[in-house]
Amino acid sequence: MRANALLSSLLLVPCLAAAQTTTAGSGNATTTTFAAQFTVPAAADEGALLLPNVFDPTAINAQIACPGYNASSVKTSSTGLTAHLTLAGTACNAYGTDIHDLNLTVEYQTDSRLHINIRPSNIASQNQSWYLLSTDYVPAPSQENGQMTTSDLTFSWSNSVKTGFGFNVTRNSTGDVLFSTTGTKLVFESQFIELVTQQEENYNLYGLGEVIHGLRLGNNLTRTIYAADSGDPIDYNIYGSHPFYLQTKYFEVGNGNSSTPVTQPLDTTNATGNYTSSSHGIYFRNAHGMEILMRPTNVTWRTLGGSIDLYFFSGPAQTDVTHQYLDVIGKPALQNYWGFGFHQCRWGYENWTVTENVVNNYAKFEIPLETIWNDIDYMFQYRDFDNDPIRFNYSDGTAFLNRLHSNGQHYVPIIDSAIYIPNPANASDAYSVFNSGNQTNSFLLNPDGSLYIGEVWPGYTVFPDWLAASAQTWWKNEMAAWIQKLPIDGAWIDMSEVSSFCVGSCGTYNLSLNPVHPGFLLPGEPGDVIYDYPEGFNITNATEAASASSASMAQADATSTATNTAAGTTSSTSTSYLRTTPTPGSRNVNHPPYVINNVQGDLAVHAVAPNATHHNGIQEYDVHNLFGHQILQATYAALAAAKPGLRPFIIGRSTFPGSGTVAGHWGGDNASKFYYMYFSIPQALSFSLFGIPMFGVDTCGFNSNSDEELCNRWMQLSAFFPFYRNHNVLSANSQEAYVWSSVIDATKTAMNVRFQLLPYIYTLFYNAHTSGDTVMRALAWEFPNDPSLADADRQFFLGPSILVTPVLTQGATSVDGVFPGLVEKTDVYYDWYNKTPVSVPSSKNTTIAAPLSHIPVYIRGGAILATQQMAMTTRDARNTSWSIIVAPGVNGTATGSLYLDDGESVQPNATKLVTMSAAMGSLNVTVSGSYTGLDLPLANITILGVTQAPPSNVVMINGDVVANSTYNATSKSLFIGGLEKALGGNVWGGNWTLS
Ligand code: MIG
Repeated sequence: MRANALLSSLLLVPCLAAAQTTTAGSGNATTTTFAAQFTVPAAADEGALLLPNVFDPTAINAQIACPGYNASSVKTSSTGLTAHLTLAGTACNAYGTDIHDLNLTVEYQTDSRLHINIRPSNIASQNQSWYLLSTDYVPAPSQENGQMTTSDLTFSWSNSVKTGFGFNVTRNSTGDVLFSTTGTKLVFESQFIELVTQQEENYNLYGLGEVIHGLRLGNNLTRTIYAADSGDPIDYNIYGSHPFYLQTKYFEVGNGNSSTPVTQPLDTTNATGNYTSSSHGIYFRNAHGMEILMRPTNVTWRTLGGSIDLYFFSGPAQTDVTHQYLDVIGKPALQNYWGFGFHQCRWGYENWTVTENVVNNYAKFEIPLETIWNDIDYMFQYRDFDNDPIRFNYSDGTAFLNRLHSNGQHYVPIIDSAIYIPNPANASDAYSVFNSGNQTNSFLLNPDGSLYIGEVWPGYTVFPDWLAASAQTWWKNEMAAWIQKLPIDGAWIDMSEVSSFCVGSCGTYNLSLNPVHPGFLLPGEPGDVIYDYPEGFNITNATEAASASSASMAQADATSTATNTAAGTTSSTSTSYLRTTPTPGSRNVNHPPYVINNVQGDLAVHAVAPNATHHNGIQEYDVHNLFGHQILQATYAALAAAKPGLRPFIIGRSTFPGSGTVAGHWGGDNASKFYYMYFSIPQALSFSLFGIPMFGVDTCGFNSNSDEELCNRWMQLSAFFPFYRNHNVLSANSQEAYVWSSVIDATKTAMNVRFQLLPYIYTLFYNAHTSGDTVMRALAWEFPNDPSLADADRQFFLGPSILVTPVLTQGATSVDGVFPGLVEKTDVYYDWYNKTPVSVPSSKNTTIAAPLSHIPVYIRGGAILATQQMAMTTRDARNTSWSIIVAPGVNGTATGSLYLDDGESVQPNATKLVTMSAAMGSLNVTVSGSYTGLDLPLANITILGVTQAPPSNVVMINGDVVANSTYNATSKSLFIGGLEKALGGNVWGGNWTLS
């Protein structure tokens, strides 16, 4: 409720917080203490009390209040049209000042991409601070070879008497209207733009992230897009901003009216399989706070500024839409091969010894570990590029990292987005990283030109101004200098929304209190103990659950007393929401008249405030959603400079369209719950659509304690996600894979599959990088003619050929799933473990046995997989011999491909592409390219789905007898072993044919 948090923080008496104390349990235990700390009052992070527009029954309905626009001066060319839009009546000034004159530009950029832009005609005279998203920050492709006459999309418009200008986008080939604002009004104001589009009943939309929600978004959801540091609440805005959706429409074949989609959900008993689908995509290129209201008959887009900048992608398949979208925002970076190894992380590895012990434990239990991570524990008082001199000193660290590297292992530390600003009254508090950034004007400012000073872990902090070129250079230099001291292998970027723990420039005038403690307890600080466990913990761990629950009741008693007291002091104040009204000629950036349903409420809560100002004058309000993207770009440039020629490995929290070109993403602060394990699948599939395939979540769960059953299931599930990392919050119970014996076995079982599939996964990434293909895929995308799969998100495909059907519920020993195309007899599947063809079930949904430690994995027929073997690291796995699995489809044929390179160079000096095809008892391998690093022996070939023993067991390669085959009548597979000496011991040395 208070606009000025600073005031109250000044009034409060500094109190003694728990000094930052660390006691390490091991050999080089040290204790760090420093002066008594000022704790920032919790109230410093409270903003105005706001009622989100979507919950406000008294809110102005702009569709009723506003006049709309009329189009005139329409000029049509072969590649598009331009027009003038004029306000069709009296300004409504609903949530900003109406812009009287607008320019409409329509471009048929390619035959599958249509661009529509609506912006103020004369920006200078409309509003001084009008901001159009610059192509310096976010690419905006222009006209290519598209033509109105050949495009698959048609733009049409009309001026109606009642609602004025409206437009339709139609798919030419079918006449299907994909987007229609006809019959609704365009609203275009200084701080509010609204576009209402009609939708058919039960439409299928996907994307519009970042959100924790099922894959299919449904028709009763408000998607707020505003980057927020918020630990994975369901249906709210969280870290990333992805104003893109995929829409899929299903049509019944031969029903006479193929442009009328069938509605969802289908009555699956009548799903005969005679359907077809078409998909299209829409990207709203805008970095402002935004809302997309999905309602039964329409979808409304609202944004707090900028322009209407819409890209339509005609598909017509999901793969086409994704290719077309990634042509605009950029295709994913090719990841390091080692990035696909297993990563262990946690908040709370408190010194090098503790960290190295984790590495040693993985070795002791013979569980592969590729990379060990450190959280903010390693920093000296939470300062970037500054290790704690005792607990994480550089010389011990360098020695440790050298040991890791010689084992083929890697090290990735966290890097936070905020920069500590030292206490000017204390010379020993100096921090050179701040000084160099300050001297180069690299930090965000207040409107008056002073430094914007917020607060994060280290205390009061400043924030890089990524719009300033100097900030990029400063970041690059600081990172390079730090890497000189510690040879890290990648970067984990956190807090990049960008998070700040107080409202506004709360550190201004308060720097003499630095370093201050946040206004809340860190997990595990005295008074904060984690008693929460996964669902069903009381069943699987009755004794432990009983003691945890009595402890947590004691804690609840203590807190409820405190809460009651607090409530007593506030109960006399009645709720009064802050409502602002538009002021002509100026914007209220901190409290816009239109209130989005931000998870944090006030836009300035737990984030740098919208009025923070960049050196080029741009306000944070206009570019807030870009911070997380730009720190990833800056980090990419920094790592590329510090480690020339090597692919930067970066995992970031806040993302924007295009972030996949430089980084991967983890799902943020989930919790150790089965339902969060489920949500990891739709979140991953959404990031497939967003062009960020390097995705994974905190395996075994971040917040709260995990347990054996959940961790068992989750270590197995994440083994099939591209980014595979176990991560845990400070002070929760340990959850490394070796903590529980069944988890050790389950992890090894799943890792064994993952390691065999690494060459396949790597090839998928090559295809993502070169063509924009997805890696994790929804069932609906692989089977676009099956409407019953429209919302399937409890199973997924890894590439086209691996189907994963995990257990996602507590206590289950089986899982229900579908084998798409199996009943319909268009597809066949083979069990990964016993290589046996899956028998055709009587109904589509089947129940699959899945006892603890077993994750059902299937090979979809039609594939040839080249595999290697599990080792303790990917480096060692790359030295194992090859195997080939041939999994024929219904027609008896199979194909596969393999991309090989050194796994780490941005521009490898040699690569190799292998294509494989099998039919009628022969296997053809074609090799091109000169990379030789994986030229190793072929160990064996397994051919699946062989219904009867072949007449002869003699196996020939290029006409020479090389081995005998063994037929397994139970699994219906043919095994050809002992091939190590064949092909001169080099399977990829040249073309060959096996018969
Ligand atoms: O506010 O660095 O999402 O992975 O462990 C918490 C501590 C800050 C949030 C990240 C989480 C990380 C934690 N960070």
